[in-house]
Formats: sequence, C-alpha cells, structure tokens
Amino acid sequence: MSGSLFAPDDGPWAERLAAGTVLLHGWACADAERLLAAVDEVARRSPPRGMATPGGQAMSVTTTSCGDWGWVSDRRGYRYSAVDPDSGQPWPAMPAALRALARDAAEAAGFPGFDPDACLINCYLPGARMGLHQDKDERDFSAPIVSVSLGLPAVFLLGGSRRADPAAAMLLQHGDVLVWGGPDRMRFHGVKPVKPGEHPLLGGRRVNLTFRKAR
Ligand code: MD3
Ligand code: FE
Repeated sequence: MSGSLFAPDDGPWAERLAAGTVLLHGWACADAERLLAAVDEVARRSPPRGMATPGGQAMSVTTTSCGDWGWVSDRRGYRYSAVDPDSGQPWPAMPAALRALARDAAEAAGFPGFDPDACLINCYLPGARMGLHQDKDERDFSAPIVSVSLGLPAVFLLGGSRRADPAAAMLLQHGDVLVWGGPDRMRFHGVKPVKPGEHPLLGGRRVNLTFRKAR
C-alpha cells in the first residue's frame, strides 16, 4: 500500500455516477494482459475496420466484434449481424475470460445474471472520437451494458435521455469498467477525441469493449 491517503490506489473501487450507472475504477487492471490476448485473438480472425454511418460518414474508430452477434454499420443502417461482413464467417466466439469479466462486473454493479451475446470492440488511435448517441440497436433494453476501457485514457460524455440534455465529462482510464442499465440505459453518450500518448501495454491506442445483450 502506498500513495495518497485520500483515494484508494491499491485496488478497484466503485463510484455510482447515476441511479443505474456504476464506474468500477481499475476493475480490469489485474486481468488486462489476459483480456488483451483474447482481444488479439479475436482481431486476428475478424480485424477491426472502419465503418461508415448510414449517412455515409467514415467513423474515426475501427470496430470488430465477438460473440453470437456483431454490430455493423453501413449505408443500409446500424444493426447486429451473425456474420462478419468482411470474412463472410460467423464472428469469433466470445472468449470465456471476456464473458466472465462482463458478468462479474455487472453483478458487482447490481445487475446479476448478465449474459451478453455480443461484445463490440472499438479501437481508438489519437484523434478518434465517438459523437453523442444512444445504444438502441439491441432488442431488449432491460439488460445493462458493460464497457471496459484499456490503454490510453479518454474523456467520455454522459448525457441525458434527450440529445440536448447537458453532458457530464469524465475520464475513463485503463482498467476502468462502466456498467449502466435500468433508468440510464438510454442515455446519450460519446467519447471526446483521444489524445496522443503511450501506454505500457497498448502503446498509442485505446481499446474499448462493450458487452451487450443484442437479441
Ligand atoms: C454509461 N462506446 O460502442 S462506452 C459504443 O468508449 C460506445 O468506445 C464508447 O458508446 C467507447 O456504443 C463508450 C462508455 C459509456 C458511454 C456512455 C454511457 C458508458 C455510459 C452512457 C450512459 C451510461
Ligand atoms: Fe454507445
């Protein structure tokens, strides 16, 4: 044990951001290398790729998926697909280490029994961002979403249920796990442009995993 007397720095700690939103600081730090090995194996079979919004705008983030369903976007719209459109094959299975992390984090945040069937993997290089949006392509909004941040930090924006509602800015750092559901499931949210930097495990990038119940 060392460091500040005012903030725990020797393990994960939970912060409730809203009625249905819990930030588990450092929750994934101890597992990060194992999680990254699992992500690398997924990325080998279904490499992250830039997608276009339905309006034809190139997204700055590159994306892949694992699990029964993967999230895709193109001129036809946003949707979940059982097949990686680049490979024509099913998405890689969700690695057990990833599934277990999502389930345990959801339980710690008050959502026991979370059984995700989709894990979206977003890769951010410096400058990549995600505009304010809602996650509404899933069939059942009663399940929470679990987000795991790895590598470079990013400022995420937590808005309200309407686009025009004010958004709070918070830092998501390596190992942070954010769980949101219930009354917060449909909040608008986004990520500000990632700043250049160097992370010991991930180098100059940020990887975010979001676990969902798609169908
Ligand atoms: C909790 N991903 O893939 S996750 C997405 O960091 C997506 O890649 C972002 O939004 C990423 O759809 C953000 C963190 C997050 C964002 C917004 C929230 C957690 C939230 C809004 C409400 C509650
Ligand atoms: Fe989202």
